[in-house]
Amino acid sequence: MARYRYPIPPSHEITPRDVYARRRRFMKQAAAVLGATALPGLFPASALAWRDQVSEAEPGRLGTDETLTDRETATSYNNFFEFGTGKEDPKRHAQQLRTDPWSVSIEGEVRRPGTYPLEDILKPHDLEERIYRLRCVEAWSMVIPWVGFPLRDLLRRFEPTSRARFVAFETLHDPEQMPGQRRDILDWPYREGLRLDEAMHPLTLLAVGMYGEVLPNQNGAPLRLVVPWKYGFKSIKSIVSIRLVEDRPVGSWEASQPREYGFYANVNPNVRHPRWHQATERRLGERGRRRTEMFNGYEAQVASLYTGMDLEKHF
Ligand SMILES: Nc1nc2c(c(=O)[nH]1)N[C@H]1C(S)=C(S)[C@@H](COP(=O)(O)O)O[C@H]1N2
Ligand SMILES: [Mo]
Repeated sequence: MARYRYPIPPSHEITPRDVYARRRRFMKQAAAVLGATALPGLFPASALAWRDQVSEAEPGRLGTDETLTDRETATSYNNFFEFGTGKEDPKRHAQQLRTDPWSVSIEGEVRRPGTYPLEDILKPHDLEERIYRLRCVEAWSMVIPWVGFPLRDLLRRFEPTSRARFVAFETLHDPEQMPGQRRDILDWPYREGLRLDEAMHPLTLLAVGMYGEVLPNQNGAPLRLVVPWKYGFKSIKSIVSIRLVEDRPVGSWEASQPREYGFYANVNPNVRHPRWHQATERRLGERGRRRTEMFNGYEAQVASLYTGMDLEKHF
């Protein structure tokens, strides 16, 4: 647990991880030669189970060097309405969620649709660690070392057709395991969507871990989205379905309150939520408030996705 090392060590100290990564790549290639898989190319055999890879994830190239939110806070103050509406509810109630076995279906406008065990989906991906800000719509933010891989790497493997323009995601729907789904809080299952170019942006991550460990259930185990320039509700947890579609999907929050939650949900201090302003935020663990940055501080990387769009209208 406490073996995790922060801040990110200087490069001379990460040599063992480099050596490890090279060895892992070699083993993967060797395994690919030895064992032919049922779907050649789609799931090349890997040498290590993904759960064991999480603690060895290589530091990613993208991110921030800001002070991390402490792990205890990031795993105790959550939004996960399937387990209740209070911030402490997910930690208490999500432990009953069974995350293994887990399957994900990849459907719609792709050339290789199907439902696959999570371990097969993860096999070809080298996990990276990236330190990202996540800012929730209720105006708190945190800085988390996520472990995952770019969503676009996965989408490319399943070969979107030329008709694909958006990606729609769904969380597991299982009221037996998710007590919040027995109540009328949202239109279940939780749904979210991205435009295809947003989904293909290198900052958009599929996360399977944080702080060098497999994701705790309350943070969206075993597979969640992290879209760091958008409000937290876009970062859908416990994903079971990824569907490439032609028409713009409507997320659960947008469906319930279209005036309050737009499709884009880009962090924007200049556009207020009908019930509160969004110009400042509380960084968990800090006193006082800070000014919220445009696109959550990722303006240089993502502003070009929205050139020419009226961001007050497309909020
Ligand atoms: N399935 C599902 N995903 C979800 C939510 C949820 O209620 N259900 N809440 C969202 C909201 S509003 C936020 S702010 C983030 C919170 O992520 P965290 O608890 O890991 O900080 O998860 C998002 N993903
Ligand atoms: Mo949120």
